[in-house]
Amino acid sequence: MTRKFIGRLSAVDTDFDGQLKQLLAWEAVANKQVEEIVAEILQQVRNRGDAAVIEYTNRFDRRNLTGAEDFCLTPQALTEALARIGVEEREALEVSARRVREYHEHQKQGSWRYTEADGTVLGQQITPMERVGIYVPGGKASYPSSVLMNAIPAKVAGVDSVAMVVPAPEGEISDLVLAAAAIAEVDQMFTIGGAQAVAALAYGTETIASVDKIVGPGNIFVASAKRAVFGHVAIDMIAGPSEILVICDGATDPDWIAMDLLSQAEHDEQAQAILLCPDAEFLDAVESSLERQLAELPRATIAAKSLMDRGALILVDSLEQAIKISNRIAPEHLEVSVADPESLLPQIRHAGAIFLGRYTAEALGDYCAGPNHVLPTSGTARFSSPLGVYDFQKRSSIIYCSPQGADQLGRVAATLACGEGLEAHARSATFRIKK
Ligand code: HSO
Ligand code: ZN
Repeated sequence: MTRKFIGRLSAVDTDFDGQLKQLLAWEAVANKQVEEIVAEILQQVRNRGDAAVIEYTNRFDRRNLTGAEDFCLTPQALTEALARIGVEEREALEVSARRVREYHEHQKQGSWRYTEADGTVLGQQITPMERVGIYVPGGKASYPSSVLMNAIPAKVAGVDSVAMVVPAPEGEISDLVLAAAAIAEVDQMFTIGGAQAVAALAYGTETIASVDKIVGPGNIFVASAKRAVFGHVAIDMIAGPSEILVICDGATDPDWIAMDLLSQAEHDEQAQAILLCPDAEFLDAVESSLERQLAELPRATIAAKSLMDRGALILVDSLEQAIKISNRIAPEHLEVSVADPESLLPQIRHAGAIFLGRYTAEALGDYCAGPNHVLPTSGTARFSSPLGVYDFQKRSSIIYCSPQGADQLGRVAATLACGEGLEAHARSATFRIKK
């Protein structure tokens, strides 16, 4: 693969498969040392509750907490932050929240049941989780949009209580994050982070009630803690770096496509931006546009490293071939910037979110289109879906047997139970058979 500041590949090269594999290779560093540190933190918080949370928070976030009240934020603090932010920002957060809420309302699963001829009723009852915890990273990756994307689906599902944790290094915390929490109607907010916050949510402390599920991205300590508490509580996913894959027919403004690629590259040095196009001249135009526009970005260093290490402009022989390659990659975000995107849609099998047409910038999905921006990364779109209302709903099976139903099913159950050598099962079923 040739590389100046972004990889250039051709899908007709004989060794394209190998090059693609190399391009996609990404291992979340499973770090033994981190796992050991995290295990100790989890144990300490589990045994000593708030005291351990306070000690770790003072040490890692350079705080001077003296009691649990120092890491609890009142609802008033949230509404004050809402009043402090700019009118335009507040309106944008509100528009985004409204659209995200509306979209997610469509995802609500309903209970269902059916009745058989003998009066037996079978069904499925949907109930929301009771308590959910949302982890919001601190510092530069502290995204108010992610507060909305994580909290609103839980609220739409009907979760009784949504608790949010966000680290506040040296006591600093973003007003926009607090304002987003207010708009999303987060119920409790704690200014703690790291593995100690995950432990507090999972096991509970004197101040923080334990939750049923923990969602939200975090650094390697947070990811490792989420992995470790999984089973005790549910978790959403272990998110990898952001990815964008653009399929373009070569007729969109190359500056637009270049900026779409840069929009994900600027997230993270490990982020991945890939363009597939059947027009070599268009790839050249995007390449020069990338070079030119990159230089003007505040996060140019991060984006440049992402493009250099993990980016690629790939020449394909047709849009159909582009779709095949895209399905192999199973990208988090897929932009289909072509004249008739709907005609390609049925062939798209694996992608977290699909953006159709020349005007649908992926960034719109990140902030305000309505669908969730928490999406499967690193090829996991093969088997998983965007974060949604269904992630906060559970299903219980419902069974009601009429006397006739108990008679019929009792005979079947008794036969199978005898076959399994489980006599009490057989008798329990037989008791209900009409004599
Ligand atoms: N593209 C990111 C989400 C995000 N973008 C937040 C901007 N802010 C991961 O899908
Ligand atoms: Zn983004």
